[in-house]
Amino acid sequence: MAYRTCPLCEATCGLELTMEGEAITRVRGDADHVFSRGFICPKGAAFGELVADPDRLTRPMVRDGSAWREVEWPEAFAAVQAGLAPIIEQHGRDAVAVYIGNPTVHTMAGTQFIVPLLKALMTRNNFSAASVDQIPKHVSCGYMYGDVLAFPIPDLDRTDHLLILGANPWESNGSLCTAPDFRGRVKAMQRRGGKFVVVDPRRTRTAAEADEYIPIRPGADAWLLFAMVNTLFAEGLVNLRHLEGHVNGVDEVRRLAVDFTPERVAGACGIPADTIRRLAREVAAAPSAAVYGRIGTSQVEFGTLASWLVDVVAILTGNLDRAGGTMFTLAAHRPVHKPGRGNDFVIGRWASRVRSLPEVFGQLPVATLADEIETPGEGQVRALLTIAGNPVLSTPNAGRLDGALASLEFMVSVDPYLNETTRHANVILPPTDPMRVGHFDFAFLDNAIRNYAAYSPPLLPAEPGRPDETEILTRLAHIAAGQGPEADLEATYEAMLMHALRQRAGYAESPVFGRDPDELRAMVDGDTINERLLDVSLRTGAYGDGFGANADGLSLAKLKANPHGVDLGALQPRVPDNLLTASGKIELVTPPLADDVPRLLARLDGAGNGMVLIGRRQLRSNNSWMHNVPMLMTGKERCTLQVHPDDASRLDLTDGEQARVTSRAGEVVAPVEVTDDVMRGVVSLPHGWGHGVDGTRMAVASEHPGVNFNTLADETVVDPLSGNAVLQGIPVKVSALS
Ligand SMILES: Nc1nc2c(c(=O)[nH]1)N[C@H]1C(S)=C(S)[C@@H](COP(=O)(O)OP(=O)(O)OC[C@H]3O[C@@H](n4cnc5c(=O)[nH]c(N)nc54)[C@H](O)[C@@H]3O)O[C@H]1N2
Ligand SMILES: Nc1nc2c(c(=O)[nH]1)N[C@H]1C(S)=C(S)[C@@H](COP(=O)(O)OP(=O)(O)OC[C@H]3O[C@@H](n4cnc5c(=O)[nH]c(N)nc54)[C@H](O)[C@@H]3O)O[C@H]1N2
Ligand code: SF4
Ligand SMILES: [Mo]
Repeated sequence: MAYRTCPLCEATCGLELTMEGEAITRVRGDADHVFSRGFICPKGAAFGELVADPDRLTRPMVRDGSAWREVEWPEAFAAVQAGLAPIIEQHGRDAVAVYIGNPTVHTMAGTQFIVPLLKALMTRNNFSAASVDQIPKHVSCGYMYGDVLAFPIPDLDRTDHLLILGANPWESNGSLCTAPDFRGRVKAMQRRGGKFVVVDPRRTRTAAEADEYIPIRPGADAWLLFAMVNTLFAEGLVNLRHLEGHVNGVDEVRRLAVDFTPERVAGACGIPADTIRRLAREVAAAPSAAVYGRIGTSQVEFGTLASWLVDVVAILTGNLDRAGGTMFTLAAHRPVHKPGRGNDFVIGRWASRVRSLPEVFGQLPVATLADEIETPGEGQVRALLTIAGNPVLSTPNAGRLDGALASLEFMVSVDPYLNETTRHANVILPPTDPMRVGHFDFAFLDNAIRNYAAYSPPLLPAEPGRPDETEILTRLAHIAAGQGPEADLEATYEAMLMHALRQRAGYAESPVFGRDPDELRAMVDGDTINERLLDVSLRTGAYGDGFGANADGLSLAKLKANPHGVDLGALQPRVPDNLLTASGKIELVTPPLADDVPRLLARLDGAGNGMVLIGRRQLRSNNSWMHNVPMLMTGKERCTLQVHPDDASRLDLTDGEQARVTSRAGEVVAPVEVTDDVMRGVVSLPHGWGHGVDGTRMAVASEHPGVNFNTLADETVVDPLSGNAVLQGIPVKVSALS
């Protein structure tokens, strides 16, 4: 039996693998796992099939016209050098753009080696899946807590009241809330007598099991939440409790909320004013309450305001940083005190060339990538590097981006599949499969509902001559830095390790402050650079052994000795120690947030009732890339357009027949599924489909193509505070295909 953390979603479940030689013959949940306790979902169960997928690329590929040729690794890296170097030389660094996709946060290579690669690339044209996902929450947390990674996490196991806006954890298994068996934990809360409320335009599987389900017009959450804030002030329900003295700006928020009375927003939200008041009263009255918003509050035009207001409600009711409320995880790889206190967060240190959209922590919105490729002039993007991304299916106005990628002078993709995006590459560099690399969830342990840590060492040996993703990214960094594809890897790895040790020894709160980095280096453990860097993080981290200072503390060796994970206890209050704002307090509102409020108010008057499109995550999909796994593709076709029965009869749409959906950006034709799960005036289509294009190599996915949701998403509309794309509530026309 072999054990490892499932790398496929944010829940970080422990898997128990039965192996025959190098083959995985059975996957079960690890019953002894300290966090997931045997929980597993269908994707985890399909892990063996995914690893063994015959369409997974094992050797690098170079494209000549429309023909692909497998090459040896040195030739592939030489081709990258030959393609990129002249473009950088002639047109400068901004001529090379990079797009970083979602799976990079699920690998050690991605979480440890993307930053050095970006430093080597030094391009302003840095794009990622964050700007079609959670960047509004980073921005609101940056303003409020001074730390873009300080996400408040619902304390699911202890809460008495859970209010979910725009998340569907029954299918997504939770996001920015690492909680294996999310559903089981919420069910346990309901059994304890707690209340569970879901606000969503669609009666999802999550909503169907809530104590109360409240349908909302897509895009309206900022209005709803502001009206809840208005109610808290109007009814004297504001009670900061333990946060008293740690919060600036309460009076300003009171002033900003004055206009957003429940009556004023009710029509736009589709929620009666009395219900809005009751929602606010219930959060205020509950012994503890966790308010949680995810994709539905993020991929919208007021994504940053909605993400901010989720936390405003929590703070005004004294439910932030309190057991049963929303709390700040302290992960094992994080130091107790972060260096950097006193840096107020800013965006817009530079702007995108064509649309002048502001930079947000070094990134530009992917909604403007096609503009940067298509628009001639100084700084035009001529080459693209994609790493673990499929922007042709996952970013707005996919049709336009698809054309733009085809026009590039040069493109490189680090990806195991020849798919809708990578078919445009000149060189594809496939990483090894997950069984041959170690796994530690730097990203998701930071958002877990308990403090906990687990490490999975590689279960299979590296294949000779085949670089892992860490090596691929490092060689790309060497090429970008002008050192060439054959530069010494070990020297770079060693320099990174020494840099990490010097950094950890260099600030006063660190457990190894003042120690000699060379002395520490001699004590570092690990078989790979990934393990060595992890060992440094763990040992100098919040629970670490401090390189001898605390003998019982965590280290790589300790995690290796505990394959079912190490529980580090329930979340603890952390305010004010974790705040990095210049004031040392929570900034309940900052000028950029306040300045966007008039726009929110003005939009109330124009809020219409026209047909709008929302997305739909599905348990057996993972964004765009697991439709090639046979186990996950059985049963009815899933890429359907859900339509309310009243809309269907008004528009002459019949269940099972095709409908044409058009938006400003494009058009798709999809089969209709009539269901009263969606609200009137709302249609729903899942994203990640649209596999029916030429030139890919995904046999199973090609048999279940579906249509590309993002053909319809409008790249010209973004949340101005974060640059996030608007992928929910897209105005569409729907008609029968006759
Ligand atoms: N099975 C599966 N799991 C996944 C993924 C997957 O593709 N498949 N993707 C992973 C990723 S990358 C992420 S980011 C997470 C996302 O995790 P979640 O956010 O939990 O996932 P979604 O299903 O997108 O949930 C968004 C919900 O918002 C609703 N919604 C749409 N518009 C609005 C609105 O304006 N207001 C409100 N209140 N609700 C709205 C939608 O109907 C939907 O139910 O899931 C992760 N897990
Ligand atoms: N309409 C609409 N669009 C959406 C969303 C939505 O809700 N609605 N959700 C958005 C969200 S939340 C996200 S996160 C994005 C995701 O957007 P992307 O990250 O662009 O897309 P994915 O479908 O996750 O594609 C992942 C890619 O990584 C590759 N891959 C898998 N494992 C590895 C690995 O270990 N290493 C490398 N190098 N590559 C690997 C896969 O083959 C695939 O090409 O989509 C966004 N797009
Ligand atoms: S819930 Fe996520 S982490 Fe758990 S088994 Fe499923 S895909 Fe893997
Ligand atoms: Mo995501």
